Order: sequence, then C-alpha cells, then structure tokens
Amino acid sequence: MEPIIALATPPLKSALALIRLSGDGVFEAVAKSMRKDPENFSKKKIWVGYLYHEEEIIDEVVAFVYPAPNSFTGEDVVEISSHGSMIIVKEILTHFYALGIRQAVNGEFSSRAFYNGKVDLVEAEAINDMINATTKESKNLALLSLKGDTCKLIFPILNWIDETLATLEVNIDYPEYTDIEETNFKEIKAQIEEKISDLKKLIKEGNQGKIIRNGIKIALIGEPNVGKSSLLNALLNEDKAIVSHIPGTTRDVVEGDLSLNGIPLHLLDTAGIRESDDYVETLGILKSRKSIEEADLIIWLSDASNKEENQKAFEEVCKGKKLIHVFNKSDLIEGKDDGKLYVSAAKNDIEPLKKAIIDILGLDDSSFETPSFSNARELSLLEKIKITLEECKDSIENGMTSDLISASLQEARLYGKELIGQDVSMDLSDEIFSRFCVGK
Ligand SMILES: Nc1nc2c(ncn2[C@@H]2O[C@H](COP(=O)(O)OP(=O)(O)OP(=O)(O)O)[C@@H](O)[C@H]2O)c(=O)[nH]1
Ligand SMILES: [Mg+2]
Repeated sequence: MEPIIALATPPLKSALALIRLSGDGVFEAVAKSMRKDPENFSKKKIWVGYLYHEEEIIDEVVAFVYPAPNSFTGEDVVEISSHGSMIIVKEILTHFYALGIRQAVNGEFSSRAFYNGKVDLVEAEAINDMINATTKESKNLALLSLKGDTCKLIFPILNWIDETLATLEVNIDYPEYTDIEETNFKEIKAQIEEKISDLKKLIKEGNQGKIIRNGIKIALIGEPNVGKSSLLNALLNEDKAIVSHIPGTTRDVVEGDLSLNGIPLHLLDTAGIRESDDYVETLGILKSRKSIEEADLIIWLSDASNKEENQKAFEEVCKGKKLIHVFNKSDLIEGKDDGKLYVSAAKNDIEPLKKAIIDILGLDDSSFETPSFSNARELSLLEKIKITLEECKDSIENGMTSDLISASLQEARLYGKELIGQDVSMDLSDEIFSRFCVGK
C-alpha cells in the first residue's frame, strides 16, 4: 500500500513525539534518512541514530521496526520517537513528504489494520473508544471489546441464522415434503422468539455500555433562584457558576463534567425559566429550552420553601424526558413530605440526588464488566436484526412460504455481518474511520 505518515502523539511540546509510518518502502525511506543499510534495516527491532534531511541533522531519534504482517496495520511499519518539539516534528514530516510519503488521513492506520484482517470493525471502534475514554470504567469496557469479547456476542445468533437458512433451503428444494416444513416452522418460530429475546438483552446491555462509555448529559432546570447554579457547584465540588440571591443570575448555559461512580456526567446549568421582559434573560431562557431537548436526563429543581411554583408548566416542559424532580433548600423547611427528594445545595447535602441519578440509569455492578455493542452504529444494527426477526416471525404466523422467510433471514444475516464488519462497503468503513484521530 501507498506509504503514509502521521504524528501519533498530540501536536504539543512534550518530552518525546511519536511519528508513525506505514506502507511500501517505509523501511528504505527511514533507513536512508538515518544513514543505515536498507538491506539490513528490518533485521533489527530498534535503531538509534541521527535523522538527516539531505546533509543536515534534524534530530537524534529512535526508530522501532515492525515488519509486515506483524505490525498494527499488517504492513511494514516504523515508529520514530523524536524529541517532542513541534519544530522537529514538522521538519521530520516535511522531510518524509519530500520522499513521497503522504500525510495519513484520520483513522487510516486503523482502517488498514481492518482491511488487512488485523482487527475486526468492533475492535477497531474499541480502539477509538479507548482513546476517547474519560473514566477508568469506560476504558475498561472498551478494553473488553478490543479483546474481541464483544464480537462473540452475536456469533450464536449468526450461526443460528446460517443453520436455519440451510434447513429452509431443503424446503425450497423439496417443496413436496410439506410435513417437514410444518414441523420446521413451529420450531423455527420458537427459536426466533428466543433470538429476539437475546437481542433485546444485547440492546439493553448496549445502552448501559453506552452510558458508561459516553456518559450522559444532564440539564439542571427550574425557576430562577431555586439554587441550580449552587447545585452545579456542589456536584462539581468547584465554584464554577455565579450564585446570587438575585433571580435571573445565570444567562448563558454553564457546563461542567464530573465522574459519578465511574459514569461521566456532563452538566448544563441553565437560566431560570420564567416570563421575562429582559431581552438577554429571554435569550438565556431559550437556551435553557434547547438544553432540555439535548439532555438525556433532566434535573428539575424546586425551592422546597416556596409553594408558589407553577409545577404544571414544568411538567409540560419535561414531558417525555427522563426526569428527577428535586427540592432544594431543605435546610429552610421543617417537615418533609414523603416521597419527595430533598437536597441542600448550599449545605452540600446532595447525596440523595447522586443516588437517584445512579438509580435512574439502571446500572448494576455487572454493567461495568459486561462487553456490549454500545455505539450508535452497533445499536442501530442490533435493532435492525431484531426488527427483521420480528417480521420473520410474523411471516411464519401468517403462513408465508419458505422463500419469503428465507429472504428475511438473509437480510438479518447481512445486518449481522455488517455489525462485525464483514462485507461492509468501502463508504461505510471510510465514514467510521474518519471519526478517528490522525495517527491512529
Ligand atoms: N438556604 C439555602 N439557600 C440556598 C440553597 N441553594 C442555593 N441557595 C441560595 O439561593 C440563591 C439562588 O441561588 P442560585 O444557585 O444562584 O440559584 P439559580 O437557580 O442558579 O438562580 P438563577 O441563575 O437566577 O436561575 C442564592 O442566594 C443561594 O445562596 C440551599 O440549599 N439553601
Ligand atoms: Mg443560576
């Protein structure tokens, strides 16, 4: 393959930088640049020496040599570790560009690894998830996929589809054996029901994995002055948003991230919602409404000491959303109503809310250890397989013929193959890898 090059470490000043090259002729290019014998270059794993551009030394570097097929991409790969000045990095890259090695595009190393059979698509996506992980838990889940545990989850369903298709072929080829067909259909229907329930479980686990990997967006909403910004600060354990006794303090959305029991939470503190004549405040309230739309979970905050709130209006605003209704300023009231969730942001008494967040996400300890298909692409394919099997079941119930049922199963099989990255189109995989970093 055409040789490519990219900086694999961040484009910032650091002790060292790692530049990766892959493809035809990279050994020769690096050997010549380091004034080493190209014939013997792949015989050693590590070379230390100066890297030259024409007669000028660019830097003293270490080159790690990975001959095909035993490299990440499956091609000849060299990783050059240089000193981490961006001037040096730029000089090295420019030097190799001049030798006809082009800059890699996002994810090109991973896409080559995929096309050369070094990783399956789910493993390649797991590498990206590892890079993007923000908590130990999300990194660990990605690691399970990288080890290949995730792909295996769909194998029993794919194998069953293959076996069932083979059985149906017999019916199509020998239609006179109608009694065989009937018994088979009864059995197949029962098996489909079982597979649909397995798929539902996979989808549920995938959605839980998605929460652990990507976290969730939470909007804090409520009337002005109920203590939303105080609650944001208490959750973040940081004096991030301005708090004041003046209603209408927050105008722009204030954002903050935290990890709660290993789940990344992205908080949005919003402007208090009320009728307002103030132009800027009205803009803030529009942003609050937008945050509600974007959020996975709404925390609707009320002031426990204020009985005047227009609760109906908020119920309307939160309709259809995952919601926790919290009463703040519990320190100001005497008796508490049963069934209500109280906190005091000012006194940092917020544990009940943290527990409620964990509870509403429905995660248990096993969710953190279960490999799952948890990105949007994978989940949508699982959904498609499930829908196709449901259609297939309907077809059997409606007395459809073997060839129609067989066609539905073929379709489910294609979705399954796409899920694990077999038979995917070039466009699709390009789209997937374009979300990766350059150098990966
Ligand atoms: N007693 C008591 N006061 C609180 C509590 N939480 C917040 N406050 C006070 O309530 C007032 C409003 O707090 P903010 O956090 O600014 O309220 P907000 O909901 O962000 O208000 P807007 O940004 O105007 O919508 C401030 O004076 C806070 O000190 C609490 O738990 N107890
Ligand atoms: Mg505020």
